Amino acid sequence: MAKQVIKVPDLGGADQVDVIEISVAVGDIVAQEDSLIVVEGDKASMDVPAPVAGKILSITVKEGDKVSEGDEIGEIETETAVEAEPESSQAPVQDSQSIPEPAAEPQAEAKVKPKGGAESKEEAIQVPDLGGADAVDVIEISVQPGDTVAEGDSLIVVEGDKASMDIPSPSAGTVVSIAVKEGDKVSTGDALGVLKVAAEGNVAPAATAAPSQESAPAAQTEPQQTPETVEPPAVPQKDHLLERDLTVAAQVYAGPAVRKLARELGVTLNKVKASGPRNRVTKDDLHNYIREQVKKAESGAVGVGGGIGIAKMPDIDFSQFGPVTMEPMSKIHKITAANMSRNWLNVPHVTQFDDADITELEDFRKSMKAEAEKRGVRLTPVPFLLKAVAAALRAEPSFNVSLHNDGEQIVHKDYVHVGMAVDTPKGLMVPVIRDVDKKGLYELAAEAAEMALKARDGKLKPNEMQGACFTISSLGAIGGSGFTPIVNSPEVGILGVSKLAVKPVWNGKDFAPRQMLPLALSYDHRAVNGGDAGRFMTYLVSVLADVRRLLL
Ligand code: CAO
Repeated sequence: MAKQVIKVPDLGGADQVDVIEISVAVGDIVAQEDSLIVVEGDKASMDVPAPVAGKILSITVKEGDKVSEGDEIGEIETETAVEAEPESSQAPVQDSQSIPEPAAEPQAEAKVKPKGGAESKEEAIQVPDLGGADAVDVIEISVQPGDTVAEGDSLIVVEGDKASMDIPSPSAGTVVSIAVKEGDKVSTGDALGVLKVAAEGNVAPAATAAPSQESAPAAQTEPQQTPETVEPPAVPQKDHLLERDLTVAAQVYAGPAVRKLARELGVTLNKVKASGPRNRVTKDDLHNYIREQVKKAESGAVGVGGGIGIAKMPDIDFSQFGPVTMEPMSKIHKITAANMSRNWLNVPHVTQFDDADITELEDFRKSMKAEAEKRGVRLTPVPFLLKAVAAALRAEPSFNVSLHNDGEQIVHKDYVHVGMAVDTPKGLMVPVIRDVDKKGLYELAAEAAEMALKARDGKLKPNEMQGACFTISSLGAIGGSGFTPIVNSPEVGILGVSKLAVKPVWNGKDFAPRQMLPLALSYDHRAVNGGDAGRFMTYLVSVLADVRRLLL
């Protein structure tokens, strides 16, 4: 066993690049050259690979940090004593056929071809050094003749087996011609077109002048290769940008310019429909996505959250009013708060109220309590509510739906899973009881108790909190005569149950004392209408009033 410090490799002069992804966790076993972190400069990103195979002992940077060459990013423990790798082998792996950027220095083959008078001259646009990669695909032509471009603007995007690279404009000027089209294959030195640039001033002398290099990571002279890696660049310059087209988080293909634009616009790339070769997201795709979102937001289409222009709450120093203490919110509390805001703002709520006469249900429940206890279960009103809700969802299938997130379809469900809100010391949890319509009261009582216990012990698994059609939130044991629950979207509705109260009810001849259970049904008025909700509630109340109806 030997420990080895992991350092940021040579970034080719780039300094203070951003850590945009931590790809491993402490304890992970990695192979040599596995990506450990991803760093990104202005126009390029690259993997920092494991210098050796081993176990990650520590990662000392986090996303958002800035790092430079030589900075320590963590420690790795190797199986056997490993000699420190030579500097060059710690070079960033050319992830997935990375293609180096053109060199900053004028290259021999980069030709300036002055043409015309003193006012302007024409420059050849050439494929820069591809680091040994040959015959890469032209996958995007970003400009057309007549376009005015700034130095460094992307003119063409080329792609090797798994990586892509923008070919930047060597100078500011006007595109005279583009000699290739999408689908063509090009190699280092091939002519791509002609650019007209001003003869005076700071015109870059080479057609392959590099784009802004200050923050772009660069390859070592002899970068390592993964099996998918193309030959390393044979050129001696250090200023090779490594382009990496796999975007962070998801396996999304997109060029650096597209990724940068996506970040600037705050777009998550894996939400964008890709139209490029090999499912590659192009700039046009990004623009189309933004256009679509704006259109939806402007038309008020459903399914689109956020952007409703609500003013931020003011920051208030409560200590000016009296003594206070600050308590960090639990993770569950924070998630609940975010979900509540999201649901409250996205779902147009309507809440319908009714009282269910559960006098007979209560008589029956109490008569069954002893038997239930013998079977090891507590027969509270909750299993009856679960059973009655399931029956109502089956009886009124128009209510057992969800609005699809595209805002254009209704999802009809042929299953009946019901969530049950549980008050826990760490916050509100909603375990889901599946196939409630197929289960008996004792089974439901046992499962509800088990789920509530698991929720309170923090032992619920994610899949035990998913897939509900509807939720029951019972505050009956606590108190209150009514409340308006918030729909747990994408579920269609939620039943708020308050404390049973004995009330005088007119039976046609006189007022009789009846045990009335206050119910509040909140529903998503985008998915269902008042009629659906009214029928659902009426059926529910009738079943609770006479549980024999559950047998029908
Ligand atoms: N009216 C009067 N009494 C009620 C009642 C009601 N609506 N509902 C339950 N009770 C009684 C029960 O019958 C039980 O008494 P008995 O043992 O004498 O029968 C007693 O109250 C305690 O019940 P319980 O809370 O232990 O069990 P439950 O099955 O009624 O509820 C659960 C289980 C998990 C729903 C509940 O414990 C809970 O966590 N409720 C809170 C849910 C919540 O926080 N909702 C708000 C969400 S929005 O913030």
